[in-house]
Amino acid sequence: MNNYDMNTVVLVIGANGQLGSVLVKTLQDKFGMDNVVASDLRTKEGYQGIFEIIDATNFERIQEVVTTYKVTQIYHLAAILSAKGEENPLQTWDINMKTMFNVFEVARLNNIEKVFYPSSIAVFGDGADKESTPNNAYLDPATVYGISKASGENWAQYYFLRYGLDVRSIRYPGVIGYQSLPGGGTTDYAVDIYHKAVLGETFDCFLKADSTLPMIFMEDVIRATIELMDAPKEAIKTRTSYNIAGVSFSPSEVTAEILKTYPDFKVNYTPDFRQHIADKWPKSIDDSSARTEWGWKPEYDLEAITETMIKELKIYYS
Ligand code: AKB
Repeated sequence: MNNYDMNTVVLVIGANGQLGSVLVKTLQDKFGMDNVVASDLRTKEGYQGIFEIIDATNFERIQEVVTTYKVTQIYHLAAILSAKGEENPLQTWDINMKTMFNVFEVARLNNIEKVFYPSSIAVFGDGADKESTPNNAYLDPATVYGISKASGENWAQYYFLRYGLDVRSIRYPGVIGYQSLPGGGTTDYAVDIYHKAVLGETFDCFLKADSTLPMIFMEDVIRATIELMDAPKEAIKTRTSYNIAGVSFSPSEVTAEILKTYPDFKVNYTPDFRQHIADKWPKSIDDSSARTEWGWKPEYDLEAITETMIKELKIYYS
C-alpha cells in the first residue's frame, strides 16, 4: 500500500547518475510523468519528462525548482564517490557536504514531506567487523567520500530529531545494473566486467581476485529505496542510515559465473589505489534492522544477476 497522496511531486537531484537514471523511471511510473522533476548539472539526451538543470551547490536554484513545481519529496543522489573523491579530498568534502546541507535546508524551510539521502558501505573502516558488519558498527571511514557520508548520516538524524524533517537513508553497497554506468566508485569493476565479457574483450581488474565486497542488483536497490520511502514514519527507527545486503562476491567469483556463458573470457588483475579503499570496507553486511523495521529482503543472487546482465547487455550491444 502506498502512503502518498495525489499531490506528491518528487525532485531527484543527480538524476543522470547510475542510480538516478533508473530511479527516475520508477518514480515516473509510480507518481506520473508530471509529478517527477529530474535534475542534474547537464540535461540528458533523449530524456522524457520534466528536467531542470540544478547545480546542488546552489541553494537558491534548488529553492527555485522546489517552489516552481511545489515539490513534496526530494531524492538527493548527487555525490562524488570513493575513488574519484580521493583525487581532490577537500573539494570532494565541500561538494558532498554543501549539496547535502542545501538539500536539508531547502527541505526544512519548505516543509518537504520526505527526503532520501543515500549513504554507503564506505562509512565503514577498520573499526567495523568485516563479516556481517552490523548496522551500529563503529564508523572510521578511510576515504573522504566515506567521511562525508558518515557525517551526512549524523546530520540526517540531527535534522529529524531537531526539526522533525523526515530524512530516510540506506547505505548502498556496490550497485550492478545493465541500464547505466557507474562513475568514480571502487565497486565500478563489477559492472564493467560484464560489458567486457559481452563485448568479447579481456577485462583489466583494478581489484585483487579475492577482494570480496558487498554488492546489490539495480532492481533490488531501487525496490529497497522505494520500500523505505513508502514505509510508515513510525516504522523507521534508524535515523542515521540502514545497512542493506544484496550479495557479496569477489572478482574471481563473478568471473567464474561469467565463464559459464563465456568460457574464453580472460581477466587480468592489476590492483591499484582502489584496492586500498576496498580493503577497508566490509565483505558482507548484516541488514537485520532493515529486514525487521521495514521488511527489506533481496531477490537477486550472483547467478540471477549474471544471467540478467548478460541477457540485457547482449540486447544492448546487438
Ligand atoms: C563506490 O564504490 O564508491 C560506491 C559506493 C559503494 O558507495 N559504489
